[in-house]
Amino acid sequence: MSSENVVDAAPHPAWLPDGALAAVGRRRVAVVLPDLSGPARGIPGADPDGSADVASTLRAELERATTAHGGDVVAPDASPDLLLALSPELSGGERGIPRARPDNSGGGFRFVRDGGRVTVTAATATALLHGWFHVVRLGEAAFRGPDADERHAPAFALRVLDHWDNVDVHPVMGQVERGYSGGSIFYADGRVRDDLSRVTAYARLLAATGIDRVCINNVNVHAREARLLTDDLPEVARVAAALRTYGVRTHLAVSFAAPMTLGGLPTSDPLDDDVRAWWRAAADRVWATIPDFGGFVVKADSEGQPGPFAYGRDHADGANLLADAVAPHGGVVHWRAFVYDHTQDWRDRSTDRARAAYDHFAPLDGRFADNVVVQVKHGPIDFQTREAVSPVLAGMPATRLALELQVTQEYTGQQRHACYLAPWWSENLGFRPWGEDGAAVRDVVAGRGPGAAAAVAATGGGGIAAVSNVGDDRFWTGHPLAQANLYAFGRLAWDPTLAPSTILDEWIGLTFAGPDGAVEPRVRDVLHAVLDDSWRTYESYTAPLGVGFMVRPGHHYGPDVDGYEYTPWGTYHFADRDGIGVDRTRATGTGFTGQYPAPWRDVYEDLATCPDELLLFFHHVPYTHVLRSGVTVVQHVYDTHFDGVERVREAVAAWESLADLVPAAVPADVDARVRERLAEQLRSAVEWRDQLNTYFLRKSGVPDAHGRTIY
Ligand code: GCV
Repeated sequence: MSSENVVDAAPHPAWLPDGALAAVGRRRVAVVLPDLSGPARGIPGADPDGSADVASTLRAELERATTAHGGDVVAPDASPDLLLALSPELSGGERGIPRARPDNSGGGFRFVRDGGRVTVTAATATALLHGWFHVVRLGEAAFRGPDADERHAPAFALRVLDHWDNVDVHPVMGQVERGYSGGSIFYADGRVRDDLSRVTAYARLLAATGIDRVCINNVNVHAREARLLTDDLPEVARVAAALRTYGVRTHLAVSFAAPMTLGGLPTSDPLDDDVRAWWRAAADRVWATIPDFGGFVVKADSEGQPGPFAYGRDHADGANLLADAVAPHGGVVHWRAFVYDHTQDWRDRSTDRARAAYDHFAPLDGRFADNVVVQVKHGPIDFQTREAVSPVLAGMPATRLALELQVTQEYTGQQRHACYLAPWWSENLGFRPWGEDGAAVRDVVAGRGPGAAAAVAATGGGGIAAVSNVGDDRFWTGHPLAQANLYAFGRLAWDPTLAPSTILDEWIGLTFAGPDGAVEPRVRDVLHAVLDDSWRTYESYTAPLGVGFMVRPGHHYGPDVDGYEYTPWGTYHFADRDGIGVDRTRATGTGFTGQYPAPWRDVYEDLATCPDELLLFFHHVPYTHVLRSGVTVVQHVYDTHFDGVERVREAVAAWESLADLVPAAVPADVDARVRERLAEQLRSAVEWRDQLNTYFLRKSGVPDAHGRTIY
């Protein structure tokens, strides 16, 4: 074993330090679990596989908590303060617990508080584990307050984290594509790690938020990674075993060209019989090795990845090929909709990258198999700090759609800037494409959009997916405060109506819990001050009024206003001496506004009604155009950039005010890393401010109304 293959034995505990278990750990707790080994393993309603593992995990969790805090694991009939009971017979809706869907291993739990005693029941071991972590999260509050009888179920049947991890270190993208947290927790030295304890620790963190699926390799499937599907299956099975301990199922990203590159066939044509047979056999082998395997994730005909276009076929043909192969096993295919022309001519203003996904996919609505989920990035461009919500989400009622978010902060500060993304995700989930009285995006991806086909409604839609921000860094996420984003994604995947500030408060309460479970109030206040509004702060010094991609090409960190302006990527702002912005109107532009239903197609079309924050996403206007806020476009750029830097300075000062609480209430290593990151954030924010302000002053010739320094 090489040194790289040895992982840090003691990663930061993130939101599960021992202190977070104080309230449950000092009580008398009990668990009722049927013996899931041997013949009982197949009990109806329990997880088809992995129940026994999760059941042992639950027992171990109880032991761990009570050992740390002086409580006791007692017999179920010894009047415990907390009783956890697996009741497979509760799988029917008759007891109020939503029936677990075929592709949903964690179907929810019932929480009853009666005279200060708590009972949690669930139909599956994984759901019971989620119930346990619910009680952990509530802490003392779980046992106090009036009697209660509550049902808790995830809003989305499918809650997935995608890893863009490579097995081999990619010469340009590194071990983890767009990863800002060190190496991969799964791979080192060109293979699956020997020690997967870090993977199990990760699964524990995910289970505590309710996430139960992980895709373990990059959607850009290179030659080495393609072999995870075949030669490396025993190794993938080891990863699956490590994740299964906490009820997390494994998915793989696969290459559409695999029948040729791995199978030696002359074609990957989705309608070819040999190709179909190859995929079926491949899927059979996967499930024979990993019975609770989740499914495949595919990026096809996108940024150079192979796909069905080479054979004159479309995305539905391609997705259904794989859907057919995984269907006998109850598997699901996540087929990504991130498809656009990445060899665009910047001189050609009629081609609009924002239009591409809808143009490709909306006409295929109704043709995807029931076990295909079309996975749609939240915006039509690419995870920008601000962009409109993708109209694909409102344009495919007969297709299971998943919302894809990016927890890894590719365009939002790369885990060097503190940028709490829950408010942004929340806006996307809560966006109502059909107007105030219509359904929201969160309803669409739960299978409850207007006109949802019966199969879409019955399966609960496509749910939610996000690109993970985790690596083998001691703090998991590079910036310790970026842990809040991973936590928030899991919580929003469970309940997309939760308020971002409430989620942050939960995260603070768990992560900064002292040994007795309490958090120093000043720490709580400062973390809110630093994070609550940090996404808007980041937006203010980087991405004015919906302009994106003013980043350095390639690595995407730091400002470069024209970095992408004359490239083939379709990410332009069209600034000239008179004005800036992309005309996406039907009247005079690319017609993108027409992809939205009413009222948004008209709200965005009209300069007078288009929201300020998206003005330059939809319109090309003079610098002197007066915003709804009352200031001109160029003055807005100056104001927000000066203001953004000041807000970062305030964040730095707020964090420094905690110095006297280190290490009592803030661990010294956390403090050191946060300080280092905040210093870089301030340096970078100043760079953004000065470059953008100077660029706009030089282009427009309009001075700052307040006479501040611009270079
Ligand atoms: C995995 C963006 C990123 C790519 C990523 C791609 C995708 O373009 O820069 O690194 O590739 O999105 O989502 O497929």
